[in-house]
Amino acid sequence: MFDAKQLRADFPVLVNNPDLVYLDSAATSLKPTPVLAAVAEYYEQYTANIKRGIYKASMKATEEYERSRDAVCQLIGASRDEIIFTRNTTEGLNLVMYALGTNIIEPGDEIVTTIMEHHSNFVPWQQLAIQNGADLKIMGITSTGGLDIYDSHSGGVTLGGIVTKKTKILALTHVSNVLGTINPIKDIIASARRINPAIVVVVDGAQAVQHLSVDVRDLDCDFYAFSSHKMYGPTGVGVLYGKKARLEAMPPFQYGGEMIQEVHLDHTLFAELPEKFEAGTPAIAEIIGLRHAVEYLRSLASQDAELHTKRLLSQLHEQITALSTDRLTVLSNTNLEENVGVFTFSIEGAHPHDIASILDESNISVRAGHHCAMPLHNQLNKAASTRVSLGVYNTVSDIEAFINGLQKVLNIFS
Ligand code: ALA
Repeated sequence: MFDAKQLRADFPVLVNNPDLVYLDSAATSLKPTPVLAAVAEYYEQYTANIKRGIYKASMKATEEYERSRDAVCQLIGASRDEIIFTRNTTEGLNLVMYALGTNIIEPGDEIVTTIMEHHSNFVPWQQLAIQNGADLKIMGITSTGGLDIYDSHSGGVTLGGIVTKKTKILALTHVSNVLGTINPIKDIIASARRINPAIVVVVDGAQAVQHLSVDVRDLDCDFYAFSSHKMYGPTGVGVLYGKKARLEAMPPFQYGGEMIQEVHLDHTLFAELPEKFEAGTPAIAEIIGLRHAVEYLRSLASQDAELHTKRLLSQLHEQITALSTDRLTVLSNTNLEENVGVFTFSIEGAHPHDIASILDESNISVRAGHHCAMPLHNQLNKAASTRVSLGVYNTVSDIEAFINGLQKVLNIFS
C-alpha cells in the first residue's frame, strides 16, 4: 500500500525541512537517499575516470556507469546502443536537430510541432526551419488543454489537417510542463506514419517518464529525450533514445575523446554506438546515481504511486472550486484523466511572481513565470502564470497548505 507520509523519510530535503511544502517537481524533483548515497559512494570510494584506466576503481566506475545504461534500457524498452547519455533533455533534442535535422531538411520541407512545447523542443526546430528554408507548422490546443487533433466524427486522432507528405520531422512533447496534458503519442505517431511513413518523430519525454510507463518500441518514436533530475535522479544527466538505424546514419554531434576508434592525420574512424555520441568525460557520478533513480521509480510504479498523485490533483481541484472565486483562471488541463499532476493558474490583478513570493512566506514552493513556454502563454493570452506540480512525496496536508496560502493571496489582492 502506497504511503506518501512514510515515503517522505526517503527524501533528506523533506526530513531536513519539515515545514517545506514542495510543489515544484516539474522543475526538478527531490532526490531520495539511495541516489545521493550512490553519488557519494563514487566520490568517496572509487573515484576514477571511465573506460580509460586499467585499474580496479576505473573498471568499477565503468561497470557502474554501464549498469545505468542497462537500467534505462529496461525502463523504456530500448537496447544498449540506442541509449545516449547527454547533459539534459535540451542537449538530446539539440543533438537530433544538429546531427540529423540540418542534414535532411531542405527548402520547402515541413516541420510540425505543437503550441504546448517547452522552448527546448520548439526553438531548435524553429531555428532549423529558418536556416534551411522549411515551413514550421504548429498544432493547436482545445479549450480544456488537450491537442486539437481529434476527428469530430470518429473521435480518433487525425493529423490529416497538419502533417503532409512534405513533413519530414514531427517534434512533440509527451506531457506538457504547463498544462500537465498527457498527449496520446502512440496514436499521434501512427496517424503521422500513415501520412508519411518516413517521418522522423522526436518526443520530449522530460515530464513523462517520472509519471508514465514508457515503451519506446510500442510508441514507435524515432527519438525520445528526457532528464534524470525530473525523475528523482541527479542533475546534469539526460538520456536520448534513438532508433539504432537512425543513430547509425547520423554523423557525430561532438568530436573529441572516447568517441573515436582511430585518429589519423587526415581522417578519423568514429566509435560504434553509443560511444559515437558520448564525447569527453561524462557526468560519471550522476549517471551512476541515475540507476538508483530508475530503481526507485520502478518501485514507485509497483506501488501505484501515480494514483496517489492523481487523487491529490482531484482534491486540489475540488478545493479550488470550493474557494468560489471568479478571479482565478485555471490554465492547466481540466480533464484530470489526461493530467499528470500539474495545476497552472492566474489570478486577476496579481502578478505570478507576487503570488509565488506570498506562498514562499509560508514555505510553499511553486514556479512562476512563462515556464519556458512563451508561445503557449501567448496563445492563452497570459504573459505568465503560477504552477503547482506534484511529486510522489506530496500529501493531503501539502494541498491544504497551498489552498490556505492561496486564500491569503486572494485576500491580499482583493
Ligand atoms: N522545464 C522545467 C519546468 O518546466 C524546468 O519547470
